[in-house]
Amino acid sequence: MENVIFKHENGIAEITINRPKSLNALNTQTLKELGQVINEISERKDIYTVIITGAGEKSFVAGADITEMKDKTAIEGREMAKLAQKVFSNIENMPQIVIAAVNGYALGGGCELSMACDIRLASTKAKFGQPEVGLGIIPGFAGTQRLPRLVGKGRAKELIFTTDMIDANEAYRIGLVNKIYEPNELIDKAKEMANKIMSKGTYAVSLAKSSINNGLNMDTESAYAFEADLFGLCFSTEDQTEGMSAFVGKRKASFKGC
Ligand code: DAK
Repeated sequence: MENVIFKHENGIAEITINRPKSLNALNTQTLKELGQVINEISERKDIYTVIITGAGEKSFVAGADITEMKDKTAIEGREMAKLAQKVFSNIENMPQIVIAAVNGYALGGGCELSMACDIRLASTKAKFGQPEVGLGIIPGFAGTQRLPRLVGKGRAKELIFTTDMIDANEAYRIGLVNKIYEPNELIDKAKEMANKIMSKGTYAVSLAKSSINNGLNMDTESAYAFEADLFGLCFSTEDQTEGMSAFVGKRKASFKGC
């Protein structure tokens, strides 16, 4: 692959968007490669967590590639939107837990990519923003939907209407990021969190993700019923037997992820 680096070790996959000269802007090729890697990881049983970050010191992803986008026709724009929506929704719904390690600019499509991930960890150098209306477009990779769900309607509208860029502290204050670390600690801290998640019953973690994501798109009664079904499903797993036996036996559980 040209623009995406993918490696994995001990159950953790690391995906790096690698176009540092363009501040890792997402062009069609990069979106396709990212989609390909996500599809591959989704099928793997030996990968439990995924970290997505950007190459270089300056940027996570500085948005969609404006140079490529500027001359698109309506039909090409629609195709790009469909591709990106599919990739981002596959990230959001993959069975693994996805951590965005936001190491710099997360603008437009970059902020939207981070919001498709389950958890956002930011370096002190991270900057978030939705600059689209300044380019005469609106956020098109679900930013108008995911941002208000994360930070509330009022703050989302302010960020989108003004295009103001916010730093990591402000992003933390409004609930857009989970934690902030020094730049040289960011990836290690992301791995630390990934390892912590992997030490739990990973099948249960994956079901909890599905319950949260799907439940938020349902009416409350249907969401409760869906949660009850997934809760019941846990009782068909070895991890449930092991987790509860370990508690009763006053020992540390050893999960298998099934
Ligand atoms: N696209 C292409 N190139 C970019 C880029 C981008 N988004 N961002 C930066 N670059 C390039 C710059 O052009 C420059 O290239 P050279 O001139 O060196 O060749 C290089 O990266 C370094 O950037 P700067 O020289 O500008 O660096 P500075 O430190 O001065 O400024 C900056 C950093 C991040 C503040 C600035 O680069 C900037 O404002 N970048 C643009 C941010 C932005 O507006 N992003 C796009 C948001 S719009 C769609 C749905 C959604 C979307 C698109 C389509 N469909 C439904 C079809 C999403 C749209 C967006 O993301």
